[in-house]
Amino acid sequence: MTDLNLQEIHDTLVKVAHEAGRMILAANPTDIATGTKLNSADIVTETDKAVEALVSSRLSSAYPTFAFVGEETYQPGMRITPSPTFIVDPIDGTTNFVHGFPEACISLGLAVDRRPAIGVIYNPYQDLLYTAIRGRGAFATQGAFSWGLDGGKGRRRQLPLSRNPAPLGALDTCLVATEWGNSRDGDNYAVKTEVFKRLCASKETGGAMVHSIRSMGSAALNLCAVAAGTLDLYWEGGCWAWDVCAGWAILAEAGGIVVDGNPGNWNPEIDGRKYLAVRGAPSGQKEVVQEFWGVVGDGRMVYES
Ligand code: LIP
Repeated sequence: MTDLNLQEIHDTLVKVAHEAGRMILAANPTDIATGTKLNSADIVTETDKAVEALVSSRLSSAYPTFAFVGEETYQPGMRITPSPTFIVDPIDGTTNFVHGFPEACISLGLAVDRRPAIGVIYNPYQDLLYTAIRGRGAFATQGAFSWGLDGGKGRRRQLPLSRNPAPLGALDTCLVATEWGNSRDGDNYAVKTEVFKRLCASKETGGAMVHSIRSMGSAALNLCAVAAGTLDLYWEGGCWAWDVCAGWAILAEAGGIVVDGNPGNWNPEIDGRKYLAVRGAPSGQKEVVQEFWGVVGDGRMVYES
């Protein structure tokens, strides 16, 4: 890690994100070929594939010795090793992209020793760039490329957005993100829908009575919102390392944490596929994590990585 020039890699990722963002904006979802993978809710478009090809080619020529794991070229059995690995989702929020719902992004992460080290996430619809380098803070730049190349002129703010983040209270004070995912049956779906119900239900009926639940449709953007402090928590099972690597790097630099989506494990693996992300707070996150795990209870989610 010490011999890697993380700043230079970050700068390269920002340039690639900008180029990819222009490609996403240029695509008209109603005209492009759209297909499905596991089922009708697991959507892939020719733009996802074309963006990944562009990113892969740019990164492999700049860093030929680094490994690359991308959503569209992933093959079952591929493993993330301790070597420097770019972990890429060309369009996170593909369903939003297809519907023209402006919450989609390119998510570019670098993992070293299987831990997120750099995150660059760019929502081209809002020209909003999130970045972090391990140990150097997390930032959101609004108008990143509109007014000048490479983020030079946008409004850059450190994350979390509040200089004095409020302490994290109990779940009944929290705004929580979850996602439905694309598997809509089986044991994992039963666990998720039960947890959704318990999170929202009133205290009188044994629920946690959270303020409300949001589903942005993009794991990466959910993590950025937790890093910004505009969401308190994000819980999901079933997403992949490319959905979370970059966002995890950004959240960690904003003082937040990612623990296992199932109760008990405070140090989940990057490819563990079940995550609970919690914003930074002066009081720490321990109590709210324990409370959330209590809501999950015995209903464990099980995913193959
Ligand atoms: C999506 C995730 C989302 C999850 C979906 C899907 P995609 O990624 O970001 O949070 O619920 O199942 O994995 O497919 O838009 O890249």
